[in-house]
Amino acid sequence: MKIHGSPLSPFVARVILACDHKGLSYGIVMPKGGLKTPEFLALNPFGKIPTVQDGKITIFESDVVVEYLENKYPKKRIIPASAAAASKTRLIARVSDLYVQAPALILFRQVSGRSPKNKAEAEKSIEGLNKGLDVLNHYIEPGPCATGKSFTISDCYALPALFFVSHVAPLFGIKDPYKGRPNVKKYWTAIKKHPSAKAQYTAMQKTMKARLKGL
Ligand SMILES: N[C@@H](CCC(=O)N[C@@H](CS)C(=O)NCC(=O)O)C(=O)O
Repeated sequence: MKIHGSPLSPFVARVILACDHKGLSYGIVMPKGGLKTPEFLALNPFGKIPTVQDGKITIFESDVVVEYLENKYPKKRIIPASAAAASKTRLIARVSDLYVQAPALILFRQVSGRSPKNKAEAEKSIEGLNKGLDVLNHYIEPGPCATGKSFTISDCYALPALFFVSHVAPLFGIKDPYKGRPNVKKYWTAIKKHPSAKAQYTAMQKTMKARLKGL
């Protein structure tokens, strides 16, 4: 399997985490010449990562890729069989995606120079992030995984989201974004060391360090 992308992308990270948990072999490549070359646009017309080639199949959009992996490689499932448990794993994933990662990425884009500094936008994002973290704290388990013992799709989404929160919040004066959110705090401490997550966490950490150093 070929994953077009960078390990620092939180969208790519979801796919890598699912692959690592399932024990799949893959290679990660950054598209030569950038994301908007005719060759890469032929694979993904939006020119975004992750884009995955698995044999003859090419797919993109992290949600779709993760769902594909679960169906194609059902060993070590990341979505539980029961409707209730499956909806809980998806809920934690969705909260992480839309209400935690999204505002954290707006802040990251401002500090990394990808978008101009904008105080009003930053304040609105911090307000949204606080709400997202409160809701996440309500639903997430304190570890080792987001729904308790088993690694699920929730972890594929929550880990990258919290990774960005942890790095970006202090740059906006929030020393400990998990203060008063004990479940998130304990979860974050535990998931980084989980056998299915450790390698990807380390790769993100290494790439982020290099990225922030270059600013
Ligand atoms: N909805 C997409 C979002 C993917 C995405 O935005 N990836 C970023 C990297 S973090 C990207 O490729 N950006 C380049 C661009 O939008 O031109 C997914 O879930 O896969």
